[in-house]
Amino acid sequence: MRDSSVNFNFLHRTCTLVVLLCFLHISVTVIYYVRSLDLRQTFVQHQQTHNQRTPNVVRQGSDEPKFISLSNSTEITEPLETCPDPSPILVGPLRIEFNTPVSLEEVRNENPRLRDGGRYKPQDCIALQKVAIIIPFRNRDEHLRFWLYYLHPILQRQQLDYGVYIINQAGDETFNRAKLLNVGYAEALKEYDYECFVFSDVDLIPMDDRNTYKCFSQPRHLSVSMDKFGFRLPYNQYFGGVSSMSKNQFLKINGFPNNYWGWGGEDDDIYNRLSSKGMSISRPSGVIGKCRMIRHERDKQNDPNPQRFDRIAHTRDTMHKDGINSLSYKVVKVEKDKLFTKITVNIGKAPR
Ligand code: UDH
Ligand code: NGS
Repeated sequence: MRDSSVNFNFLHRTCTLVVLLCFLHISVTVIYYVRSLDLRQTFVQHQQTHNQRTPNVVRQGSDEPKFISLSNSTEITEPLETCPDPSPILVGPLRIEFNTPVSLEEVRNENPRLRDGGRYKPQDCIALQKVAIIIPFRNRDEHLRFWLYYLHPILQRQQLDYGVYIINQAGDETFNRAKLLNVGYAEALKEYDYECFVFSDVDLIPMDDRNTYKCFSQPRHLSVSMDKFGFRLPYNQYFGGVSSMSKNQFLKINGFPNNYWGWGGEDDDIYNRLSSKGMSISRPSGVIGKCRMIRHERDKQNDPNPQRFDRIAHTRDTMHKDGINSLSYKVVKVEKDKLFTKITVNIGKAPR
């Protein structure tokens, strides 16, 4: 009997102890939880008031410095650094094919960081260059979709501050590629302080993202190794397809000729202009400069220009009168898409 009473007392005390410990544990947990709620609320309130006061805290694509808050009253600024060159997020060789059609909607969805007009700049660093990409255009919508599909991700990996300008020739007069490129230069500069201009045919896609669409100390020829030429240059002076020039380089040669109506020769004229001003052509290696052309038939109103041979024989005499200093055109329409700025222009017609 005595034994069972001792056992009962022992059990009773143990149970009381366990209940007390549980109570203590729950109390401590509740106190910690309430305190952490308080802290979180204070933090959110601080962030909100802080953002209202300083609207330019780290924002997507902003040039402004980052603010780091040390305490309620102290802020130090950490300016964005220039992006590394070459970009560390390049992937190298790319698989390019044109069998599966792409839609603009798909390309828009895959490039959520673009701003209206086909503009982009990196968030976390200051781009090395501000680049306007100029595309001479008429009636090549399918090619444009492929170009946008492939190029936007490449240009973003290259960490450029860029904008895409489609210069669409209005009407159905003979096509004039070089004049459209001059228009692109002038129109892009009205919008932003671009320092570099990449001139690209709509049907050429680079096969390696290390072929950076930027400017160099000499004018750059980027489409050096095209599939249609068996991945080599057709001739040493070839400057067609895709090229880039700084504003300075472009102005030194008075821009491009305005009077090459129809196919051929305008790129040779540009080459003559550059070499007459003592500039040389910079190029990527044949491996990095590989690119594919979307196969197509000759366009209507772009037959070979019979005057082209005579014109390229006289570049040095004509280049100071014919170029960006004599450019005239009328903007018919400006369309801003997420993927590009399309400027439709009336550039007149070939003199009879
Ligand atoms: N372009 C247009 N629309 C036109 C003509 C030219 O958008 O009607 C632009 C486009 O960006 C094109 C660039 O101008 O990529 C150069 O024109 P092109 O592609 O006609 O020149 P390329 O030398 O081809 O590449 C010439 C025609 C080859 C026909 C071969 C037939 N087998
Ligand atoms: C040259 C043309 C260039 C042209 C290049 C490649 O003959 O304008 O062929 O043409 N020059 C003259 O006609 C004077 S391509 O094979 O890409 O059609 O860019």
